[in-house]
Amino acid sequence: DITQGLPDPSKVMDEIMAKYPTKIAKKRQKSLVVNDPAEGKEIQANVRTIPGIITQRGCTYAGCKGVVLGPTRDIINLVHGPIGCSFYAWLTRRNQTRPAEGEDNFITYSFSTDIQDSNIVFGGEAKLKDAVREAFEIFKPKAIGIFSTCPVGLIGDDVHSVSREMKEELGINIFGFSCEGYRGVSQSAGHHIANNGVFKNVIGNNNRERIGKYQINLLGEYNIGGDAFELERLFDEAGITLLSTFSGNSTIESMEYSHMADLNLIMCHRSINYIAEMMEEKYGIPWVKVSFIGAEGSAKALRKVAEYFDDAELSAKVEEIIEREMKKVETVREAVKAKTEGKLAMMFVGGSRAHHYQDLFTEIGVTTVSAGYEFAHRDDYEGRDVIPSIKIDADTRNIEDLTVEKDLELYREDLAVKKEKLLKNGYEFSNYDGMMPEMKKNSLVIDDINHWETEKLIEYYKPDIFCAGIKEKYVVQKSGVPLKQLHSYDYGGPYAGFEGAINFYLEMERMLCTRIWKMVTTPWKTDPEIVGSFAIN
Ligand code: CFM
Ligand code: HCA
Repeated sequence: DITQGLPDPSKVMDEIMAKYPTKIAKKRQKSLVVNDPAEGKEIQANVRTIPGIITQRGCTYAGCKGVVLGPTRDIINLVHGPIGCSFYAWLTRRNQTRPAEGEDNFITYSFSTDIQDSNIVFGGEAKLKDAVREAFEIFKPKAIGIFSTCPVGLIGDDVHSVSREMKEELGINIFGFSCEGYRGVSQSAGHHIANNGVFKNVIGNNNRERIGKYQINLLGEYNIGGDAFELERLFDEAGITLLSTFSGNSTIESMEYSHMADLNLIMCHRSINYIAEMMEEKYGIPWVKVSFIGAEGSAKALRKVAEYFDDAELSAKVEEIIEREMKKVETVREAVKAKTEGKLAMMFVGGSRAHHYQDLFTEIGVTTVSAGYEFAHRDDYEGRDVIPSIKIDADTRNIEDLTVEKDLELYREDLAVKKEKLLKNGYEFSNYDGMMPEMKKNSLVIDDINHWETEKLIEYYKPDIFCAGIKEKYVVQKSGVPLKQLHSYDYGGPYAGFEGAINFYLEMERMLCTRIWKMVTTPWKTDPEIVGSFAIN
């Protein structure tokens, strides 16, 4: 219970609601919950943001192009739309990549058809075809992905037929995504569209000879600030072959043979659970939910993999790594915890980090008093056992159309037998508890938080740190509270794995133990007419 010495969360909620018109308050209050892990409360999530409210959310195009496909370095991601959609997604996510000498890397480029008014009136398909030909001519890529933006959907350009035609003409893999920004209520719909497209057009296109005894994929790790590099280091040392990461530091080729894996690990369940489910259904590959955010979680995740493969040598190696890494972690952790213990944090991000990062804070004695996602679904909040996982649309997955090769079929049977045996021994595959069961009683859980609610939380709780994104950063800091970006990590990272935990502890020591933020005078306290003049103009 975290009410001691803190404001009554129901009072905070009441004050927030008091400002809304009755109809809005009625809708909105279902998205704010005073947590009680024993009772297992329900929360409203994945619903449309009320018009007029300033949300943190992004769009379907952002979830598809930016999030899922963006980090793969050798697919040309061509945006069919006005230049702004490309420009605002150009390298801002800090997904890193390490091409080998001479390998393609298109991440630094921004590809767009730059549609104009005349294309809106007369159609943009001809321009799109020219752009595909031009990109092919200049870069000779292995694959091109085409992404629809809002205006393209409104005028009815068909990116799928253009893709088919261009694939035929140029002889490379070309596929389209109907990921118009308005298609869903948030980025989440974009993840789903991207998952379906990658599964249908990429996964299974190539085979590769087995390398090493154990082959895995890492799903939902996008190499923000170099996170995936840190995890690659650990798998490498343990002797586990990482076939593909979806999609941090990845290539299209690695995704094509990813169906040869023995196991899928899922980091961000929200953005990639569809691929995991489809790979299990078609190729029989089981998946396990893990989190490499936090040193404890990292150790647990490594043990989980070793346990799955049931090999004493692998387990011994994993234990050796954990012991060595934990020694380094503990020294820094204890020094930092002595200074950070008892501080309060809040975090409002995406669809998985608002949960995962609480572990890192707990490790240094910082309590999360309020947290929420931008676009998660109820299972991310309440746990998979409470809410069944989302159903995959049968029309887009095309499982029946794809013939599984004979040897792979045998291989799949093996995995099914293995899974059954492990289940009998109590191995947890979908050990996904959700955020709320793991948060303290009386913490405030808020879905799709908005600006007004953010201001009120800061006023009441006076947190020592607020974690969110670039749109929130400066207004929160002007209130005298430091803001750590949990999306881009500001200029820092990696924060995953053991080295990542050390980086994060040190960053928190730096941010939590300075008195500078208490010296900030909120500009609108002394100069309220700034607010007034903008409202009038
Ligand atoms: Fe998954 Fe992500 Fe996240 Fe996400 Fe995102 Fe991101 Fe995020 Mo920004 S895939 S849900 S759509 S962990 S881009 S790397 S930081 S909101 S919490
Ligand atoms: C996105 C990407 C984003 C935005 C981050 C932010 C990211 O949703 O389009 O608002 O600071 O991580 O880059 O989530």
